[in-house]
Amino acid sequence: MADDNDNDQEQGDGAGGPGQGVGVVAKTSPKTKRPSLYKVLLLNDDYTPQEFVVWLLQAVFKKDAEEAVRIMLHVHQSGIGVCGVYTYEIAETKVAQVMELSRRNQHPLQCTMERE
Ligand code: TYC
Repeated sequence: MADDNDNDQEQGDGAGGPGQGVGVVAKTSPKTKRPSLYKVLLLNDDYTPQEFVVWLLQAVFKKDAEEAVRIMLHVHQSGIGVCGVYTYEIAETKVAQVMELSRRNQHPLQCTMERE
């Protein structure tokens, strides 16, 4: 099947046109839809300690220490970076957790989400 809908239906006599093995592929309406995905993005700033960002990436995004350092350094060097990709509500919750943890620790760290 060439598309991702899992809804193609082969029609015809099973042998296609006169014995050619060719069928007509008709689309039915999809029964399931995959949810849209959202990137959670971390923004660089000059004040949030690197160790706090690494800790946060492990605590909120379940990254191991090595991956957390890699993401933090990428954001530090390029200004923005992806922490993970999630469905809408999960992405929204992660952004809220980052903003709340940053606020509680008096860091200016910013986090946002963007549809993939
Ligand atoms: N630039 C910060 C520093 O040098 C570290 C940092 C990294 C801050 C990533 C935010 O999303 C960030 N202390």
